[in-house]
Amino acid sequence: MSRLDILHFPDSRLRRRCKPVGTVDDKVKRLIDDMFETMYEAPGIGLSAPQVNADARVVTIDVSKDRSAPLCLINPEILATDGEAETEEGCLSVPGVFELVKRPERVRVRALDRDGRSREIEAEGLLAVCIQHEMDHLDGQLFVDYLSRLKRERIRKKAEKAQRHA
Ligand code: GNR
Ligand code: NI
Repeated sequence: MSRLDILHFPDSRLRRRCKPVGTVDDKVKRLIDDMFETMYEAPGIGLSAPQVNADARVVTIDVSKDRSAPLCLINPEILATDGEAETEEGCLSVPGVFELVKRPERVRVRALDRDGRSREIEAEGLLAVCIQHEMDHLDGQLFVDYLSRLKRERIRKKAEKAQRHA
């Protein structure tokens, strides 16, 4: 397994719509394993393939405190949503920024697992937030897109400055 580099906002590669996975072959499984290692090391509660510059609809998640509940979603689809809740979100691709985002409170999702089997998951709370945040990444959407343009521009300028000095 290897740790992968994480792309940072406003990198245009975070804005692509990722391709569906055809078959969950060894190459996809290696990507998943590397994403888990990268996510746990970061540390983060979720990671999407585009954040590690991979063009594939793959996400890894673990919202458990003891990091004992790895969840991998391939080609995830939202089947239903319910309610509304506001949560403070952060993103490994936008380090140091935490802002409130309003999203559906519960989601029902269908996805392939690491064995290529179709599964349905019902989620609420932080898991529901994380699933939606990661699925947004697969369509090139970032949590800062839910903020005002003024806030997003401030974040972009700060990020560009930090990257110039890095
Ligand atoms: O580690 C992460 N924490 C987090 C907190 C609140 C809402 C969403 C997240 S996801 C984030 C990791 C990440 O950037 N995934 O794309
Ligand atoms: Ni993110």
